[in-house]
Amino acid sequence: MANFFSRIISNLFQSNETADDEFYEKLEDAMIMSDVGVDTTMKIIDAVRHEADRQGVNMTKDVKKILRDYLYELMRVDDSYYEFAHQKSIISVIGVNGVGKTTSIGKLAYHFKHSGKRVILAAADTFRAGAIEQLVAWGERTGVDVIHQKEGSDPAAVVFDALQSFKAKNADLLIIDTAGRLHNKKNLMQELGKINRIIDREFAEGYRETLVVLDATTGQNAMSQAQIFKEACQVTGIILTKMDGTAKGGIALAVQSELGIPVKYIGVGEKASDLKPFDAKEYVDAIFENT
Ligand SMILES: Nc1nc2c(ncn2[C@@H]2O[C@H](COP(=O)(O)OP(=O)(O)OP(=O)(O)O)[C@@H](O)[C@H]2O)c(=O)[nH]1
Ligand SMILES: [Mg+2]
Repeated sequence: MANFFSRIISNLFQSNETADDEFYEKLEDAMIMSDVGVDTTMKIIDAVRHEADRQGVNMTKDVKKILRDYLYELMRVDDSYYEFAHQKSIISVIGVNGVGKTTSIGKLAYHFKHSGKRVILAAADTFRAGAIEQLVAWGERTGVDVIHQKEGSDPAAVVFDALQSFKAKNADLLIIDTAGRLHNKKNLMQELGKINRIIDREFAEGYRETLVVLDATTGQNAMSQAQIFKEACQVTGIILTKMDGTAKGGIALAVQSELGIPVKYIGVGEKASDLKPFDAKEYVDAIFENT
């Protein structure tokens, strides 16, 4: 998963030497090249150097342990992150074009259906040609109902219909697919605001989850998208897709550290089963696997 990152990390920690300025510079470069981002990299390096000083150690072997512990702590998964899976929840899935929203929804439907939940999908991306059919196909593949209207209809009206069905069928999870075209913040807030008002009105007692989908191969672009969505609505988690491809993986550290939004799932392929809950320990261990 964190291939690129782990490769340079393993070079750096190859032998046990004195951790001098040059070593820290190399560590800094390695993290920035791995999409950790400048701010997060600086924060991590400062914290690690400070802790090494405090412990009175300065060998790279010691630094490795301090760094690893710091990353475990930074990425620690809270049990409450998956509370929505145990409640009657309305899950909105948002993100820009092509990041993998619809595919991730299909995977979530598959996952929750298999764990015995009653799932309904709402095709509220009524804008892109073919978007409704794509979600309907996922519904058929996973045996989950998809509530949809025709292309061009009001997304909020689709959500309204889906909520009626959700209540009538006493379902557990409603997952809403949304359009990725919303490139300006005002537009985005309006559209999501309208959907949220419908949910408030029709099913205020529902547990709310808002997942932003980010394509891990887009590095710092993904960071700025997350930032915009965070300003526009109450984001509760991230789905990081395409972690099977050329993604450098460091973006997970950046979103967690800079935006305080937990990565809850990672996408590792295009199949229904290619979605995994984010495992912080596995993620950090993968970075250090060859050291
Ligand atoms: N390799 C890989 N491909 C993925 C993953 N997730 C999604 N994809 C692919 O990315 C492409 C876009 O996925 P969609 O689910 O259509 O993305 P979207 O965000 O719904 O796109 P729009 O509806 O156009 O905004 C598809 O070809 C998916 O198969 C993943 O985790 N790994
Ligand atoms: Mg889509």
